[in-house]
Amino acid sequence: MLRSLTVAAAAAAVLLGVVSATTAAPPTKTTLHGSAPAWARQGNFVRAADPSAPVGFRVYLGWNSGAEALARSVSTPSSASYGKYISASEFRRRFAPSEQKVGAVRSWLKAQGFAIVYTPTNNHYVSAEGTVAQAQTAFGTTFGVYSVEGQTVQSPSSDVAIPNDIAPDVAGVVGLDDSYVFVRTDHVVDKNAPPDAGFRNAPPLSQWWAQLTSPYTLPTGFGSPAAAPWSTKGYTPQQIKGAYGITGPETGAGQTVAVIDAFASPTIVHDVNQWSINRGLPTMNGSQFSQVVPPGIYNKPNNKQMDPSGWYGEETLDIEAVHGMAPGAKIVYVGAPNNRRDLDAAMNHVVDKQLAQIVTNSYGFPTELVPPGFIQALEGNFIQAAAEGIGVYFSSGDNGDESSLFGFPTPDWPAVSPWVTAVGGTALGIGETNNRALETGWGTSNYGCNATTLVCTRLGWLYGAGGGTSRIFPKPAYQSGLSGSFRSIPDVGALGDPQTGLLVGQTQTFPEGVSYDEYRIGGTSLSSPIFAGLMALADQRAGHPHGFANPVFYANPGSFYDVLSVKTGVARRNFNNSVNASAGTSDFLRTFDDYTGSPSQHTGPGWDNVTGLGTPAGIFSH
Ligand SMILES: [Ca+2]
Repeated sequence: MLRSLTVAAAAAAVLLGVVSATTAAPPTKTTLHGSAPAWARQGNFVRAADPSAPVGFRVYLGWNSGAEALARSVSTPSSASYGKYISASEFRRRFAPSEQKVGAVRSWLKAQGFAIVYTPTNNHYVSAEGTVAQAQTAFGTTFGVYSVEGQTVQSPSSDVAIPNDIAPDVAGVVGLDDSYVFVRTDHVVDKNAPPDAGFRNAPPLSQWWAQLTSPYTLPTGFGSPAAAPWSTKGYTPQQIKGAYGITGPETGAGQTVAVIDAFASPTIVHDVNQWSINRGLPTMNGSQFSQVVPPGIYNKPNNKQMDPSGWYGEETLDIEAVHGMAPGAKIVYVGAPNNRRDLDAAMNHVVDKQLAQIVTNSYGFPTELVPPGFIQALEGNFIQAAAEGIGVYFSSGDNGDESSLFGFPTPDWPAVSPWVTAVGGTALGIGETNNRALETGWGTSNYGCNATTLVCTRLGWLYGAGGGTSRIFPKPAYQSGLSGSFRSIPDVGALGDPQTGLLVGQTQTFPEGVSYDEYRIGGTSLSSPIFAGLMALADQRAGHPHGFANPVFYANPGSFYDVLSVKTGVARRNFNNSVNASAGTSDFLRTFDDYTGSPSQHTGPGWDNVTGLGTPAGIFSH
């Protein structure tokens, strides 16, 4: 995980915004301003890149004019076109770049010696691969190797340039630099052990909120002097749906939710089905659950930072959360096979093939200050999604306003895109009758407790739901009721605090062997698939997809539970070795609604930058 991506100095250049094609000094080429990432600067430079090193990238083309206006009108309740979504084929016919335009890009890349890998049917990009030497010549720059907080990453050393004749059609170039290594999954298991290495929660574990009381006193300002309850074992879908007032016959039948991550867990079908059996839910057969790897992205240069198993826990969480909320819905899992470099292509595939009506994504960059070409490429995907009535949901991030990372507040991207629904996180106490005993914003400090003296000492701020205001994206019309002139996130919220998280099941590697086991997990990675799963129920009840739902959400704020400030916390016990008591245990207090490490955030009446409009209060019925 990136600890301090030092973008501040270069932020000004990025803030210029979208790729601006201006005629630069070389008369035959156009510079794509802001295309070199902020971290590719002299202070991080290690050496020149190996000319024979492989590169793989995608040259993105923009849509024909009118796509964004159509996407807006079909998503806006006050519009005469509301809900009149178009098909992927109609989108291609009206807005896809012409064969002539995409052919010109392909011809130029071939002439530069690159191998053409793939062009999707919507002609959104041309994927190609070759060597650093070829890319240096083609894009008019040198490539360097940089050290950024312990990661060794390769990038063009300055903005890339492309021929004048194709420049007006090019929206950006994605993949020439290794920025994708900074994408992070938004789940939190706690301790240091990734779930694939084996993780168990230590007892005492409450079955419901405040069932068991610890001997520790809540911190001052967080409910002191009351005793802190022990954390829960991990909620079941039945508990969560009860707390959110989800009643009725809807199961998500007839609806399809896509989950995008990188790679694919080899045990996912077994794990989801064992977990479903243990929860009393129907198992998923091959017609209900499918896994897709988009064509054309296998044959890519290997990235040494690939970390397939690190994504398995994320995939497991996402799919079990969706299935738990909407056990009748179909789930399409789309795994980008080359870690962190093809998530944009995976999104394009879902949208271009119209694989689902809802897409949930639990990853992001820890800032919006990424090369504008990245943003342009994915914005195009999101606009096509909205035009087709596909709702795209993103976790808002797990590190609050990121000021602990950057020294200034910044929302995460793509969550901050005005074309996606950003899902923030809450701490949720579910009572014995599956009632909402308490719900407040997810923001947490960590206190270490002495089991003998019962004294707890604050160790620092840990994590919390991402949120804040963009420096890049102007305020969309649907947020006209909010203050300021820029886009703010999150839009909505759902359970995210790992202290009150979901009980998931996954095949893991324990000291005694490989086996299926269950543990509690959280993060806005949980919030997004919970919300997406519940929207499958809403789509079923409505008889039509809600598509890009932010405009209808902001038009009906009373449909959500307004999350307020509740200062409290829980006690928890951790196995020191993450799996059993043989190495002892340690006790902690964890606060709720605590933004001491994320000072620009708060939870309060109305929209707030931790939980958005609020959390589900029954099935959304507008
Ligand atoms: Ca609120």
